[in-house]
Amino acid sequence: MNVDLIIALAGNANVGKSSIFNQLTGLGQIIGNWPGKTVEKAEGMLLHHGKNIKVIDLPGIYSLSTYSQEEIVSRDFIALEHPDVVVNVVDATALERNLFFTLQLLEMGTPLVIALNLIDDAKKKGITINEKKLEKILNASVVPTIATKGIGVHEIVDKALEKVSQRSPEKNDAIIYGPEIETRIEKLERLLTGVSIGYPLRWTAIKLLEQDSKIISKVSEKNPDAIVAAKILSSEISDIHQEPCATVISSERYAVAARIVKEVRTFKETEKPSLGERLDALSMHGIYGYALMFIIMLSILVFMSYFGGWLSEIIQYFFESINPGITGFWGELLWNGGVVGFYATLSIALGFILPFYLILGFLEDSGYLPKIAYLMDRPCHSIGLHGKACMPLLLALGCNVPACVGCRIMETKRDRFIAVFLSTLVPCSARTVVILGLVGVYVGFQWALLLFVFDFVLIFLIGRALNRFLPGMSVGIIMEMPPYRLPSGKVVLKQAWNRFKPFLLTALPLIILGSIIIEAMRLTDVLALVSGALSPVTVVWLGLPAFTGFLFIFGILRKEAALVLLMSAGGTTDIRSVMSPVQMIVFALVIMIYVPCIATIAALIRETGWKRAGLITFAEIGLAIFIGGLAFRVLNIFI
Ligand SMILES: Nc1nc2c(ncn2[C@@H]2O[C@H](COP(=O)(O)OP(=O)(O)OP(=O)(O)O)[C@@H](O)[C@H]2O)c(=O)[nH]1
Ligand SMILES: [Mg+2]
Repeated sequence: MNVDLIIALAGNANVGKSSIFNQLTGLGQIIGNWPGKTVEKAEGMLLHHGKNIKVIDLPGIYSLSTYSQEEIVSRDFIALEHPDVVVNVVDATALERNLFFTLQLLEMGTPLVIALNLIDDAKKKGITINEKKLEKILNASVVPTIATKGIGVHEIVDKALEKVSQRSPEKNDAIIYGPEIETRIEKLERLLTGVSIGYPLRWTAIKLLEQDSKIISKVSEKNPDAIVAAKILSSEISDIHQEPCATVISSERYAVAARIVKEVRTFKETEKPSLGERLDALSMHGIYGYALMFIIMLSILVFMSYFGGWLSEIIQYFFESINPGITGFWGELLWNGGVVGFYATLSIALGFILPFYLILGFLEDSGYLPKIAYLMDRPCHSIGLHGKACMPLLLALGCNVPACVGCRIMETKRDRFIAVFLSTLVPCSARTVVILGLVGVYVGFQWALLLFVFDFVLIFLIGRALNRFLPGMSVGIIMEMPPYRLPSGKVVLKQAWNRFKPFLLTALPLIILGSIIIEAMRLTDVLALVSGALSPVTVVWLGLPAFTGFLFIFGILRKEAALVLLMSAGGTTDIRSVMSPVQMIVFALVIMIYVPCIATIAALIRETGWKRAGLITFAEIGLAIFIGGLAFRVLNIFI
C-alpha cells in the first residue's frame, strides 16, 4: 500500500499519545494512567479524505538530549526518519513542562501540529488556555482534544495535511537565548556552514554547545575543527554562568516556556480540593497509604479466590450433570481429555483471568498503580531499584511478558537486569490461578495468601542478593505522579479484552490439546513411564505424586495448564482424592517459582540476551526444586 503521509505522535509520557493513536487507527496500544507504558514505536494506518496516512505512536519523551532506552527510540525517529509531520501531544494541565519539549521540536525545525489534550481535565482544574494566542507565539497549529472521547483527533489530521500542503519553512529560532549564548551559536553556525549532517544549522550548533555526544560524533567525522571550537565556546559559557552550558541552555528554555504559559493560560482557583486530590493525599500517606494498599490487594485476592471458586463449581456442576458417562478408551479420552479440559479452562478463564484483567485495567487507568510505586520506593531502594521499577513489577501480576519489555523504563542495564529478573518471579495471572484455584479452593485461603507473601519475600531477598553482587549503584529518579482519573469503561474493557484475547486464542486450544494428550498417555500407561523417569525429583525430593512430573514439563508452555492437566493426569476432577493438602501447597509453590513460561523466556532472550535469559531460567529451576523439597519436609511437621 502506498503511503501518502507519515505522522508521528510525540510528547511527554502519559499525555494521551496512545489514546489518540488508538482512536485514529482502531488498534489496541496499551493505555493506562502512568508514565512509560509505550516503550516501542507502533505503526498503524488511517484512510483520511482519500489519503493513506501512516500514524506512528512513540514512547514518551521529555527532552531531545535524552538517556533512557525508550526515549532514544523517540528521539531517533523524530531526528533521523523525518516524519512528514510530528503531532506534539501536550497535556493542557501541565503546559509549562510540556512546552519544554515543544520548544526543542521547534528548534529542530520539525513540521509541527500541537494537540492540546486533556482539556476536560484542565477545565475541571479551572485552567483555560488561549489556543489562538499559543498558535501565534509558536507559529504552529494548535488543536484542542479530548483523546479518550475522540474529540478533536480528526482535526489533528486535517491540520497535518494542511501543514504538508503549505510547505512553509519551519521557524527554528523559537527561542532567542541570552547574547553570550547567541553570539557563540552564530560563531559555530559559521564554522558549520557547508557541512551538512542532516539537521538544521542552528540546532546542530546548539547541540554542540550542549556537548551532546551523539551530535559531536556525527559532526567530528566531517568537521573536527567545529568540535574543538564548540568545546571552547561551551566552556566559556559555563565559566560565565558557573554552571554546565547544557544546564544554562535548559534553564533558558524553561524560562521561555514559563513566559509563554503566563501569556496564554488563565487559572481560576477551585474552592475546595477535588475528590481526586483528597484521595491522592490519602493514598500516599505514610500510614493510611500502606493500609489502603494492603486492603486493596487483599480484597482483590479474596474476591478472586471466592468468585473463581464459586464460578468453577457452577461450571463443573453444569458439565457433570450432562456427562453421558461413556466408558472405554474413546469415551474417556473425549470426556476426561476434551470436555474436562475445556470446562476446566473455561472456569479459569472466566473465574480468574478475565476478572483479574478487568481489575488491573481499572487500577491502571485510574492512576492508582503509580501510588503503589511511590509507597514502595523505599523498600525498592533496599533491593537496588527505585520505585519506578514497581510499575513493570505490578504489571507482571497480569503477565510477565509485557513486564519484561516494560523494564526498559529503567535507566541502566544493571537496573534493567534486576527488574527483569524479579518480574519473572511475580505471580502472574497464570500462577495466581494455580495458587487460588488449587490451594485457595482445596486447602484454605490463608495458605494461598501465605504463598503470595512468601513469593514477595523471595523477590525481596533475591533483589537484595542481586543488588549486592552486581556492580554499580542504582540511580535516583523522580517519578511523575499522575492525578487520579475516573477510568473510562470503554478503555478498561478494551484493555482487558486485549489481554484476554491471546489467552483464548493460544492458551485455550493448547490446554485442551494437552489435556487430550495427557488423557491418552494415562490410558496407555505412557504417562507412568515419563513420570517415573522424573520421580527422583518429583516423588523422592518434592514428595509429590509421580504424575505431576509431566505437568511441570507442560507448565513451561502455560502455567495455568498445570491446574487443568492435574485433573486429567490424576484421572479425576476431585483433586483431593489424589493429593494431600501439603502436596497441593508444594505443587503450587514449585509452579510459582520454577522456570518462566515459554513466552516469558522468549521475552527474556529479547530483552537481556541468551546468556542472561539462561541464567535466570536455570536459577529459578534450581531454586524451585530446592525450596519445594524443603517446604515439603517443613510443612509435613505442621500439617
Ligand atoms: N480525561 C482525559 N483522560 C485522557 C485523555 N487522553 C488520555 N487520557 C487518559 O490519560 C492516560 C494516559 O493516556 P495514554 O494514551 O496511555 O498516554 P501516552 O501518552 O501514550 O503514555 P505513555 O505511553 O506512557 O507515554 C490514560 O489513563 C487515558 O485514559 C483526555 O483527553 N481526557
Ligand atoms: Mg503510549
